[in-house]
Formats: sequence, C-alpha cells, structure tokens
Amino acid sequence: MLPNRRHLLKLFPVAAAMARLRAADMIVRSARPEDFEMPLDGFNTWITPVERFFVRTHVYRPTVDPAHWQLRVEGQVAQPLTLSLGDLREFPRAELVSVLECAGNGRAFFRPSVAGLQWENGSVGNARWTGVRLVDVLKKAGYQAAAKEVLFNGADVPIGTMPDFIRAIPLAKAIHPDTVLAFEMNGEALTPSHGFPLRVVAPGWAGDNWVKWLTNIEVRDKEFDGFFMKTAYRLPVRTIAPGAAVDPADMTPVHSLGPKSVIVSPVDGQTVGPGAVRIKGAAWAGEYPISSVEVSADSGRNWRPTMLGPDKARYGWRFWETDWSAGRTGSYVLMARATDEAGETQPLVEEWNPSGYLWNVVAQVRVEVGAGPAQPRVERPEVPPFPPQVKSACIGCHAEDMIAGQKLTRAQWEREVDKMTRWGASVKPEDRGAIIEFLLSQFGPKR
Ligand SMILES: Nc1nc2c(c(=O)[nH]1)N[C@H]1C(S)=C(S)[C@@H](COP(=O)(O)O)O[C@H]1N2
Ligand SMILES: [Mo]
Repeated sequence: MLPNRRHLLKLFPVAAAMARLRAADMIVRSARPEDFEMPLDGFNTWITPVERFFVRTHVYRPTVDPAHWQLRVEGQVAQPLTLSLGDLREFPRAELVSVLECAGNGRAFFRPSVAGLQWENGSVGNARWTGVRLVDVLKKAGYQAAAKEVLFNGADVPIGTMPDFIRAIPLAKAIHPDTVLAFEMNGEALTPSHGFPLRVVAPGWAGDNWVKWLTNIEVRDKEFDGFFMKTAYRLPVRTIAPGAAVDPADMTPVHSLGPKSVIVSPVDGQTVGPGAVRIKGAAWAGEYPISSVEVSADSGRNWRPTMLGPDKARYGWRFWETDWSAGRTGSYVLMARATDEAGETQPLVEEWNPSGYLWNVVAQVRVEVGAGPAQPRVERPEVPPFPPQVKSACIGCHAEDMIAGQKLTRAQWEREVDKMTRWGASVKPEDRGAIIEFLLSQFGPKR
C-alpha cells in the first residue's frame, strides 16, 4: 500500500508544519537559509497572514526549546535578570500593528546593481505584534545613567567564520514605549521562522533591528563594534557616485524607514481598457504615519490625490486608490508618491548606496491603454550548472538561486568572494580567479 498523506504527515511532522507555514506563492529568493518574498498581491491584505509574511534569515533557523529558553538582561544594570517565558508574561502586555520591512527591500531596482538578496517589493509585511515593552524589562533590571545603547543577540549561530548577527539600538529607541519584545504575531505564538519564542519589534525602523530568537540583552555604555553594526546596515553620510565603494567610516547606521508606496493594480506591463481604471496600492513610512498618496500619469508634472483606506495604525501600512482615465490609447507610466506626517516625501530618483538599502523611489508601472489581453511581465533568474570549485565554495552555505539573482561587476564579485573567504568559504587561492570568472560570466552586470 502506498503511504497516504496522513501517514506522511505522521512521519514528517516538521515538514508538514512548515508546509502550512509558507504559502505556495511566496517568492523564494534563497531556499537555504530561508529568504522568502511576499508576492505583490500581498499588499491587498491589511494584516499580512503569517504564511505570506516575508522571511529573512542570515543563517539557519535555530530550534528553540521553550521550556529551557531564557532571556538574559545584563550590562549597565543594577540587577541582571534571567527571565523565562512565564516571567515575561507577568509584565503588562503591549500590542501594536506595525510594518516590518527589510532594509534591503527594493534592492533589485538599484542601478548599478548591488550584491545581496534581490528583493523587489515584498520583503515587507504588516502584522499585529504582542508582547511586553522593552522599557519595562529594562526598568526592572534598573538600567543605569551611563546606558547609551541596547544590544540584542538571538539563538541563531553563524555559518563558518561569519560574524554573529548581533544588533544594537540607541537607548532612546529602546526605551520608547512602542519598542516591544514580542512573543505573538497576529494573535498566535511566533513561528520558528519569525523568531519563536521572542523577537524585538522596533516600529518604524528597518528589519535588521528586529532581532529574532532573542536570548541576550546587554545595556551598554559604549557603541558595539561588531560586523553587523560597523560594516553592514550603513548608508553613506553624503551623496556618492553610483557604483563607488565607500569607507565604512563615512557611513551611518540605517535606522528609520522613509515614506514609500507600491502600486498593486494595474501591474507593470498590463493592458487596460480605454475607460476608467482603478489605480490602487499600499503606502507606509517610518516613525510617522502616511498623510497622503498622490498619483501622476504625466511623468510627475501633475499629481492628483488618492483616497486613503479606512484601516490605519501609526506604524501600519495604508491602502490608497483612485480612478483614472487615459483619454487616448497608448503607453503610460503611472507613478505613486507617498508623504508622511513629518512632511517627508518619496524621491523621484534613487540615492545609490553600496548595499542597496532603503529603496523608496516613487513607484512606477507602465501600462498600455487600449484593447488586448493583460500581459504582466514576470522574470525569474535561470540557474546554470555550477562548476565544482564554485559549488564547493558557495553551495555549502547558500542555495544556487540566491547567487543566480545577482548582477555584479568584477570589482563587486571580487569583494563578495573575498568576504566569503574570510567568513570560511573554501576557496583555494588557485581557484579564486576561475570562480570570479564564472560568477562574472554568468551573473555579470549586463543580463
Ligand atoms: N537573530 C536574527 N534576527 C534577525 C535576523 C537574523 O538573521 N537573525 N534577520 C533580521 C533581518 S535583516 C530582517 S529584515 C528581519 C526579518 O524578519 P522576518 O523573517 O520575521 O520577516 O529579521 C531580523 N532579525
Ligand atoms: Mo533585513
């Protein structure tokens, strides 16, 4: 007898649980470690269901046993704490709706192209987070006057000699009443991919601050200088030439998100009828709510207001929509521009930065007005066979799809290969040249 589905689920309970936890239409940017992107129509739902919520993990997802899990709070405190999940639940509950967006969301749109996961629009989601205020935990430990920043470490362990993912936020953000240690997402315990049993919620700030699988909090009187603070997650302090390398000393940490919009309908490349067309999407910002979203169909000469949707929360995303008639057939570029309550608005042109962070250029889609079927364009990277040296160097830690998503110059590939070699990738000195040639020929800038 063939094993039926029930039998298989009994044999592979973990696989079954995972299958339930990720919607079939998620875009897999990397299968291993897990990097999954929400498809564009995810912006049609105000609260993103967990199975459609993007996943970003630098390393492999750790398995945490809740019975033995503990949170250590130490450093510049009067009384170091060791808290169980039960202890945490004794604190007053805090709950808020907030967007969580990866600093690298939209990286795929930068020109010249930059290294890293080639996220388009969907490494972002909007969820309801429940837990306790970080400030309440810090007060219980008695944080000292010397405290400058709060450092978070999670249960995930680095691959090879890569540095551990450890992040700090300044004290002012840590003691803000909206900064939360969350054990629930959308009313249920966090899933393993999203940080079970506890994660940081830093509303309005980029996702790298939202440390998952949290186990250690350190209150510090001076800046932490680990890789993920001093080298990664930084932006140039001044405008630089697109494509230029920047000294980390001339960079400043990525903190708040900026105002941003996506056009969900029509989709890029769609043919729309000559009559009225509903243009709609979602918009969000950092620490300030969205105040308006406008659209333009004439290259930004004229902007018209849109209607904002009824669902709102200070840090949540907001729906917007409007009707538009082209007047005559032809090709049009529709643009959307969000402004937040601090008066900041989306730029028309990108400010290039070496890691491709905080893409928030005015959203654009090209539509054909006239008769004919809708033909949205879909592009997926093709994965060529990898030669043995490249396999043994890269595939130990990354799935091929992640590498196939890159479009890098020689200098960028050299930097990536050398960084990975420092982090323990097995690259024999005599193979370095061939590996770079292969990567450049297959995944070069002009594809
Ligand atoms: N411990 C740990 N926390 C982490 C990460 C990680 O790799 N390890 N990735 C961060 C990044 S870069 C992002 S964008 C968010 C993604 O959260 P999600 O997977 O729940 O969407 O988690 C953050 N927290
Ligand atoms: Mo991220």
